[in-house]
Amino acid sequence: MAETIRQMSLDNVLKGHRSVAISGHVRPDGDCVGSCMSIYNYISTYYTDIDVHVYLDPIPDIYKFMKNTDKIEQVDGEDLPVFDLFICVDCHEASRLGAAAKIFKLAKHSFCVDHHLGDNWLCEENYIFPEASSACELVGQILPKERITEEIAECIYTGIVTDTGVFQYESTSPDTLRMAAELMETGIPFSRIVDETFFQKTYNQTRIFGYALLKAKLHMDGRIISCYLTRAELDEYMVQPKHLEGIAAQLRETKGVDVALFLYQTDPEGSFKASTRASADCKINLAEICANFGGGGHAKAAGFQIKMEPEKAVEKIVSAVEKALDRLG
Ligand SMILES: [Mn+2]
Repeated sequence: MAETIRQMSLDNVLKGHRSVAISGHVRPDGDCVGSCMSIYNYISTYYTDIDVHVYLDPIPDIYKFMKNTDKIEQVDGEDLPVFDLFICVDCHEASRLGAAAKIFKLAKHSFCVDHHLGDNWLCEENYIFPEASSACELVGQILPKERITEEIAECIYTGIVTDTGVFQYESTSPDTLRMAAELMETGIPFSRIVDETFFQKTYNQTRIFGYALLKAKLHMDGRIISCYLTRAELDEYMVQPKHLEGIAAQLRETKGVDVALFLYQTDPEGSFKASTRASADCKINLAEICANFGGGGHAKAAGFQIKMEPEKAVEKIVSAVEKALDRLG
């Protein structure tokens, strides 16, 4: 098997820069927080002369064990700082950056580490490999092994675990496992990280999880499964959109299902976030389908935002997926 040759080092990218801003996508997940914080912790440990800042939407509590997450800032006001370098992780389009796009626009230089599909690359310098398991795995590749401390390793490991479904999805490669092994050697509490960031649920999360699965419907003779949750249902179970992690993945595990579709209402005006997941054997490109709805992602996991009655939205997306599955035969 051909070895992936990826040559770039964060140390080289940082040369000559005195101030650095780091950011990732809106609604940050474990890979986004992990890749931002591993870079932040690397720079603050080894480059004490660089003024480094990290900007993200408020992050889920489960990721707050990572060092320096209390330093995360939100983009606020009009008088924004101009940075020498903007580092964009786990996304490569301005629209996915949310408010941090303003900081990006002002910055003198830019660098991106990402693993999403899509051609609209934003930054000057890019380290983008869609086949990689996670942005965190790519961050691990550009840091010198001997300088990855336990605190940095925890961040990277969390991102890999999040995006591979604990080393389950097809994007998991021998390189992923080799990196995980090296991270383990730094002494990280790997078992606790998996449990507390991936599997553990609050009581309310457990209940909405069960409720969502009960609501699921099959389409196309069982090849597609769908489920949607409205704002009223989230309120009833006292959960927020950020507490719905794992539902789409569980729907996908249904025997005979090629594609799972999960929608949840994100604002009172009736906008829904749609997440799609494909089974391991299905050759569909969900990133392409979701791009037609204004979103994107990966071939087997992609999403978009849609403002429509949920029943109608499900119908529309199911029909698009059905056409694509038909074309595959
Ligand atoms: Mn990711």
